[in-house]
Amino acid sequence: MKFIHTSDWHLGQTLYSYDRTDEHLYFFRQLKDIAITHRPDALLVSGDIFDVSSPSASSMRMFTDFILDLHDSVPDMTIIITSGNHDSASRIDVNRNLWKKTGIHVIGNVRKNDGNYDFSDNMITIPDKGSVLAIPYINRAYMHDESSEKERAQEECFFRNASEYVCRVNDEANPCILMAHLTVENCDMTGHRTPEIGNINSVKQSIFGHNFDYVALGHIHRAQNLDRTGKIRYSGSPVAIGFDEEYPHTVSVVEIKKGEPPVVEDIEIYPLRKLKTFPDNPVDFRKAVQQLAKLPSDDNSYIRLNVKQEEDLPSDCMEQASSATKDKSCRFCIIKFTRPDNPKLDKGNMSLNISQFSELEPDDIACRYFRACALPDSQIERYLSMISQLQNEYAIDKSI
Ligand SMILES: [Mn+2]
Repeated sequence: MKFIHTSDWHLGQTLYSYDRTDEHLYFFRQLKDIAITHRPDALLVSGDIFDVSSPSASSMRMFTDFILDLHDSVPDMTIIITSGNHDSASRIDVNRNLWKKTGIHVIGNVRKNDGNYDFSDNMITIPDKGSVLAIPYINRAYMHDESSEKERAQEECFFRNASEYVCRVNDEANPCILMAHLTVENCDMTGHRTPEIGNINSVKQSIFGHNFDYVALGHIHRAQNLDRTGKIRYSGSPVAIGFDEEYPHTVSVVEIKKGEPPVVEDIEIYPLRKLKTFPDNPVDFRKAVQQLAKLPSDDNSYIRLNVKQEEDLPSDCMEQASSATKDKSCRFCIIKFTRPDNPKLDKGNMSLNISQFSELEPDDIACRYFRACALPDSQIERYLSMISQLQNEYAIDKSI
């Protein structure tokens, strides 16, 4: 069985309020070409179709139009799409039966009958090729199983049930694939900010059991194998979602035979616009703005200005950077600001026991911190006056 594994499209995403529709359409064109060239038996999209749970009408139309066009172009390819934590499971599931009429599977949940999971509606068989158990992202509250006491055991129990189901129904001759949207322990989360990941608990790799020939994962944006044979994999996102995703974005073309390790080809997706941290190495703000002004006017990248300096940024720094990119094609987003490493940083000065700490006033604590950071006295004074101003405002507010 040959299939394309992809996930985390995040359609409808705006990056620092810039609309990304043209970039997603550019990805769609490439995905269609890949499907036409490779003629796979299936396309698997493992969650996070949209960036938000209530996508705009135009994002939804873009998705529907593309999927139908893809289906017309490669009619023998079974399309299977599941929802992720960014999607609304119930909204994605609304048109499940309508999609099914066209032979496309768009799946938002796993049904329950008398408290037991009913996987039959999530199992898609491609005759003479193999089968796919399409599991969307599932909220833990829904997974709740009274028989398992430990919190963590919910997922274990759920996937054990899934694995047992597959064992019962899958014919022995053909491979079986599991689709899921979750965090697996020890995966490489480069590019993600922890709070984004926080709402999904990580699971052990072993919960998938041995009954699947390939586990097509979504949720983590960096493409990676989790096991030695490449059987358990994240395809990664095809379009970078943020500036820290500084790695190639791909879709995977996978070929599997029962009982053999998969053969995977990661095909790079070319971005319509790059996400650039500029310049490569951080420089003084003034210098960075000067360099930005020299950026070729046809460079259409998103820009995160890379600044390192001791003093604070000027209060109109965003305006200065924006105006340096006026009349250019690039899209200025944000400033990445770092202070140089301070060799004078005195951590010893910061250590206090609890009773010493509780005796200090907030501005004493702040003062000690600023001194430990070896900030110049004039700067410390300015910060302390800002803090006291805040305290005053807060005191007035409280009296009301
Ligand atoms: Mn995602």
